[in-house]
Amino acid sequence: MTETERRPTATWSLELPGGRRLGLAAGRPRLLGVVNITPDSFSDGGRWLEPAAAIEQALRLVEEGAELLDLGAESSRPGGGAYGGGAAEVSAESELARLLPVLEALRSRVDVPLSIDTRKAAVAERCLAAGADLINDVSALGDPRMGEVVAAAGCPVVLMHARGELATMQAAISFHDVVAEVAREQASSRAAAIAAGIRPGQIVLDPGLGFGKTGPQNRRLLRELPALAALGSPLLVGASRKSFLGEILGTPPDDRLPGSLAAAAWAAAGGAALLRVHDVAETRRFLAVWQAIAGAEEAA
Ligand code: HH2
Repeated sequence: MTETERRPTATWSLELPGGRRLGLAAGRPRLLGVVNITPDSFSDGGRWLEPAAAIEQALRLVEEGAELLDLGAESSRPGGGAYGGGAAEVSAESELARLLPVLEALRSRVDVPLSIDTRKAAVAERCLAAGADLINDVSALGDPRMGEVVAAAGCPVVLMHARGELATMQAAISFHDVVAEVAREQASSRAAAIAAGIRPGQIVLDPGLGFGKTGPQNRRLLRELPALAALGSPLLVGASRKSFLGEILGTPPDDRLPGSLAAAAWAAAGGAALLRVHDVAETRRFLAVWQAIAGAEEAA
């Protein structure tokens, strides 16, 4: 089998509000730049809490090559284990007070799709009304009204895998076969979303690296990503700067770039269609070379 035959080739065209489309291809990931408008995110908490700083950071990421932005106002850092005490709970009002000024300013200044990283239906609903394009839900429709809100907007949604509550999930990690179980649970999240009225073609899946998983489990999920790609939906992978990289490197979150890039290469090879990253410029340049090598025989 040649490298070209071995590389994943599925493509999708997601429908964004307002009739725009987002084309995705397995193994040619688009970069989703992370903008955390939070005081306590694990790698950049507090840096972009002021709206002006968050807007400036978002514009910088677009300049660097982000093809989408992911705006989050509640840290989803799991509690227990490697993550320490976990993130603080944030009310819907506080989340909206952080998100809306940034979302509204960006809506009129950039063209890239704007994703909202939230677990709350009320936050998703208000942000979609203010011009957000898609919802990134780390609880995979944990809020009983989220499916209805997303279905009514007709927008794409990311369903991330996680087990249990954020505050305790790292403390009780138990899988017999992490890849088979994550695949099964992602398939059932997908089925629940479809039952809630979300169109199958609007669903993005995500193995939820770092959420209730050990280092070896995170690494196995990355290595065996094609098992999740087989579910048929585009895959988003968020490995950037995470603890399972720090465990190997022995460095703090803002000094894990080589690990984030190694993970990006595995994600791309495994068929990821979207990568959620903090270091956009570096990842974009890294993938440009990686992809040029991966596709080299096509030009021969
Ligand atoms: N990881 C984080 C947050 N949101 N969303 C998806 N779909 N996939 C992920 O892997 C994912 C995510 C955690 O990273 P970060 O936003 O940098 O930190 P925090 O949650 O502490 O704000």
